Amino acid sequence: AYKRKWWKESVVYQIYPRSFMDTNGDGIGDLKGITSKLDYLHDLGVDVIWVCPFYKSPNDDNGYDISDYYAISEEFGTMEDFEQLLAEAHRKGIKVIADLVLNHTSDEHPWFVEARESKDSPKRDYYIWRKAKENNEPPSNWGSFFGGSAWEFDEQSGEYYLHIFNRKQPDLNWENPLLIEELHRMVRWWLDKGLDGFRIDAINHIVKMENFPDAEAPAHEKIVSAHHYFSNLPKVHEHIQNLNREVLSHYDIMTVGEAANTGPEEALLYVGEDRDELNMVFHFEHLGMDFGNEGLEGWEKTPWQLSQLKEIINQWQTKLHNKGWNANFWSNHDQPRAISRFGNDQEFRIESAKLLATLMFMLEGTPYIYQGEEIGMTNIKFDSIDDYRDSVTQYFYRQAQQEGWAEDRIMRAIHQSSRDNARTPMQWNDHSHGGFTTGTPWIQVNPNASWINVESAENEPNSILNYYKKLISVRKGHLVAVYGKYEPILPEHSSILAFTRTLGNEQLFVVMNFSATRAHLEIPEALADQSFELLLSNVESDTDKILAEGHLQPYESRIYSKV
Ligand code: TEU
Ligand code: CA
Repeated sequence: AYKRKWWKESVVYQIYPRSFMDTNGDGIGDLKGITSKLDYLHDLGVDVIWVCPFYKSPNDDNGYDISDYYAISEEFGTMEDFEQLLAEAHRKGIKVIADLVLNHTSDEHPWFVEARESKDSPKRDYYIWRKAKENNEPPSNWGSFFGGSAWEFDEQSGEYYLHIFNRKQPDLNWENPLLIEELHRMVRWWLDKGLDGFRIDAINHIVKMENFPDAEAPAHEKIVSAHHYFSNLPKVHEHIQNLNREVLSHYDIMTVGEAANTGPEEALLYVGEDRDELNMVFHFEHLGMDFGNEGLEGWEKTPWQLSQLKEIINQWQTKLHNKGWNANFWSNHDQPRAISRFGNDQEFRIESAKLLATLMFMLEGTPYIYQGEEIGMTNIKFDSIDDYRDSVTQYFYRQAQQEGWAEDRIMRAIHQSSRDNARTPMQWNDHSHGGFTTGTPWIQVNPNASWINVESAENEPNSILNYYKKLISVRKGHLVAVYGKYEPILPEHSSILAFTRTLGNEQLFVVMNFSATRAHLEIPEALADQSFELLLSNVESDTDKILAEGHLQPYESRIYSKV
């Protein structure tokens, strides 16, 4: 039994507004720029766009530090521009979801400005304040996600405030009912404007362990990774259920929570159909495959294994089936580009981009495209730290320097892991700055825009972009691609990832060669007594239309349908 929902059948496209399209030549993407590209998105087959934060912000973390939840960032336009975007999108049948940042605000938000004025300020308790330990050290040894202590000393009041991201992002205190009411009011206000839902930032971190105990660590380590002291604590669920009951459930919307450090069992607590919390969560288990170390060394990627990817997919597909819903993605604005990381961005750029897309679209769950993925955009390699804009990257650079890392080691790590890999401007055509702006872009465009761009992809029948369109129409034409039960095939194969999806009499067989060499494909026993017809392949080949023993080309993927 499966329940049909529009958000299960949708294809979502993530937009990082700063880097999408600039319409007034100031070098910064804007809301009008998004509106101007709605036809492009509609053609691609996108049903929902998720727009990263466009609220008023001092931009220490590109909009994830909000100073007014009710205002549009001046750089991005006006409230009118927003309303126009929403109306035009709806006219074209595209839904719009916004980023909702509930874990923290900017330190320039009036609440925080007021809170830090004095210990008796009525807003004081909207944030999390603690005295120093007796030896004058921060209240606990917790490290922030972005490096350094999670506590910042406030001179004026002589206390520390908590920030699990950077120090211009003080954490909100979800123990305070007045704060919760204010947040609910704000969420309702946006939904009443007609938004179709939210991607909810860092939602699994909103509750912190009571009394802020030190994480266990050797005494000489003053600051340690302490994620489990503020991830997935039981009270998070009370707050989400409350938000759902009071606000979300009154609208026909979709919600996707960001939930790092979360496995499938924990995820079911957020997305279980009987839980009344969220529709889906983004987990990061597959993005942890090339993450070998804690701390600064974590910036140096380690090789990933196909066997591990298979295991992660098996777990999530199986455990959520008929109980919850998956959100499938390869990349976002915080991650390196997917083909540079899990594919091959050189010789097999086109094939591997199509292969990664095939997997994402053929799994159970809602697929999310990150802007530029559909044309195979790659990582960027700036020579100098000065060309990077991301504050987290700059912080890493300074820390690594202090630790004595050689310059080329630091830059190699940045080339692999910087969030700016995903933030260079969208490549629209081969004009200057990839057609993104007529001015000077806030961050340089990847020089490969001269040949990797939307315009040339549109004109090339076998482009990645055109393959995305075909893939999306396969998904839309086959309910089994959305709701079918997943079963792994050839589980031990070292380079082939394969599975079936089954719904009633309908069955798909998806097979992918994740390597740069040919792979031999035997017909798996489980499929031997049926015949399968080719629906879509990502390479030009003279493959039979009927599934038969043979070879897969490097990075070849095929989708078959049972006949
Ligand atoms: O990201 C949250 C975040 O950085 C972690 O949960 C991260 O996903 C984890 O360490 C896995 O690597 C969100 C936004 O996406 C990001 O852009 C913001 O900087 C951050 O929140 C703070 O708002
Ligand atoms: Ca602009």
